[in-house]
Amino acid sequence: MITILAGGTGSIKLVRGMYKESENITIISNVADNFWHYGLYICPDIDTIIYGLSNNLDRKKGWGVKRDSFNFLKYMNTLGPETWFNLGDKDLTTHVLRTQLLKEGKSLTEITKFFTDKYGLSLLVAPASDTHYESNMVIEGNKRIHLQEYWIKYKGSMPVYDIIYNNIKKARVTLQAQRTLEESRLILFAPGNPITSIGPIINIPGMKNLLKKLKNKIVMVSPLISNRAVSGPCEIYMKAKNISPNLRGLIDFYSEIANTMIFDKLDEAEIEKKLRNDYPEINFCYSNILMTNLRKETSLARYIISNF
Ligand code: GDP
Ligand code: FO1
Repeated sequence: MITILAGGTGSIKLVRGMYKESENITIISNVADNFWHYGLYICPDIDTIIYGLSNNLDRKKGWGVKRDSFNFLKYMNTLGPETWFNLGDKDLTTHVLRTQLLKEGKSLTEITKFFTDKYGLSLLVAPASDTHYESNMVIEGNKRIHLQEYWIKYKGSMPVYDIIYNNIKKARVTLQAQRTLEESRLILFAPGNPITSIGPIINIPGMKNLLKKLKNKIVMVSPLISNRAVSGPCEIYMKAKNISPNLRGLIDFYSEIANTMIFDKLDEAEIEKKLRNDYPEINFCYSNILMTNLRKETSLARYIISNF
């Protein structure tokens, strides 16, 4: 079995390739970008994985349902509430149903299984935790705001002084996720935001120690190419956590827990010349890691499956 730690828009590309190429994969999904909105519980990364694997994702945006309409939001707007989070009409069914199931006492793990079954998926998508915790940005005046609010409502326009995982102390890795990690032959960190997608998973109490023990089978795929994020706010968030927003910072961040790191072929010269000697214990590998179409996603997945 192969287990993949995943976030949303970047991770889904590799997850989709791996799902095509391998019979037996499990996803451990980030949950720290989950939030309550209009009384509904929204789980963007879980939904991106489910929509992505069932061919329902709006691939251009990287989130939401393809060819969705936004009538609900338009009417909501006429009544006054803020409408900065673009909830599509089809997407809304997921949030309404999920919230109803939560209120009936089901766990997020059970609810996610309900949705993967409904969407006809033959893999386990395990939320990293059933306890709600969330990535919060610390902005001016020591004020904390949710990641979605920072990035979508305020368009990442204000300085961020820190990023914290609010309530993470109460979170526990689910038994299901722990077993999966132990039993897998390979643990893959999809190219996700290290601070807001993979970071919240590996910082759940007890998780780092578990991953350190499993280090030999952990492979990280870089979200940075040529020292830049392929998309999104990765560099801003790395800086906010005092991590150099470049290849060295990324390697440092994962060096305790990942034995193998896959970078783009474009970065081979720089890593071999300037970085390899500082990290003798890490197995650096190079491939084409920019996934701009389905062919590139499967080709990277094939490279991983045949080499690790
Ligand atoms: P988010 O939850 O929407 O932030 O999505 P993720 O955390 O899953 O992914 C965002 C990260 O994936 C960003 O840091 C991007 O730089 C990276 N990314 C996006 N597309 C690609 C790609 O095609 N290849 C690689 N290697 N990284 C990518
Ligand atoms: N991202 C945006 O940039 N703008 C949106 O309006 C937006 C709506 C949205 C709705 C449902 C969903 O599942 C995801 C959505 N996202 C949107 C993406 C999401 O906010 C982020 O990519 C992740 O949460 C970061 O991990």
